[in-house]
Amino acid sequence: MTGDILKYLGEKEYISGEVLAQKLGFSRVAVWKQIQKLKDMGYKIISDQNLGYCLVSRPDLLLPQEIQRGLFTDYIGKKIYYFPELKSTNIIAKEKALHRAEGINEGTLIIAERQSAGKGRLGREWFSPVGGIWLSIILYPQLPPSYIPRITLMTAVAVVKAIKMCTQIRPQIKWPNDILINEKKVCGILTEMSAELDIINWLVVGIGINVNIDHRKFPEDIQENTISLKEVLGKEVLRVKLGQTFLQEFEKYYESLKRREFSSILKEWKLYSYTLGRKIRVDMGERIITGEAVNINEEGVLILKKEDGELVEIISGTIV
Ligand code: BT5
Repeated sequence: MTGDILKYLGEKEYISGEVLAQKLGFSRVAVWKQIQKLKDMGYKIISDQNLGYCLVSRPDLLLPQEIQRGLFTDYIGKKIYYFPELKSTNIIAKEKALHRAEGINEGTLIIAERQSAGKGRLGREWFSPVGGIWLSIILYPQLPPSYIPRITLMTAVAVVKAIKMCTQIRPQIKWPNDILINEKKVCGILTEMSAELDIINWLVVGIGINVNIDHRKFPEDIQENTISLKEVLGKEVLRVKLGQTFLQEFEKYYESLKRREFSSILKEWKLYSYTLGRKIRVDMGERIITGEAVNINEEGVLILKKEDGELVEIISGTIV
């Protein structure tokens, strides 16, 4: 309902309560109540007895109506579930992804202002205080499960592009799912799926970006390796704008991937790579391999050259 009022509320110009009520088919009292609700959400609205209501400013909350206003995508973000707080957007997204038939279509988003139990990979924690972008995208790609590494890489490129477009900062990508600025982590990606042997049933891509956050709010042991966009820029970043830009970039790259065009995405990934050319140690769960990261191949797999010259393909792991 508040979303409906926002469609008609003039920015910097008044609209009378009576006209609003007529347009929306509410009573004037109902209009007044919705206006109070919007004010509580952080919208600045002034009212004048004779002139009516006028919208002065909008909050930088990731509300569906704010994200969708001026979002140029065909399907990503057409449906948004918004929570001021929840455990983890990926958990809710996975629950919803199972119910595709009930209108949970490709591109549905789950967004939270803060997460109380944000998830990293392999059961690790993801700290998600107010001020970040914490969102999950539900997808049903007609692609084999072997595309998962490519989806994580393309998501990283979309995040980097969006950050660059909105802030002029040039982040780097640490294989497979970290975005770094000045060698510190500013964003993480968590890709989860359900698949058969040759087809993905559903896919949830979770993205966490430290936007307007003080990294000293994080536990001490990770403070040294974390950073936020606000800290790099010295000023706050408009999260709605950054979120929209990311979603637009994501849809563009995802469309390429669905057409099975990965080469150009990989080229861009390599431009922003922090990992290639470095000597790294990769924890693969059952063992740790050391070597030089020499390439990412057309399947999105990391190629590591061991000291004895042997080339090893690594689909997933953590650089330690
Ligand atoms: C990741 O895991 O980097 C994936 C993070 C995905 C978070 C998003 S937020 C929206 C969606 N909903 C969720 O519940 N999750 C996704 P991994 O590579 O395992 O890295 C986890 C490690 O990053 C932790 O062990 C910490 O060391 C560090 N870390 C935790 N919170 C961080 C933060 N806010 N910023 C930077 N580093 C952090």
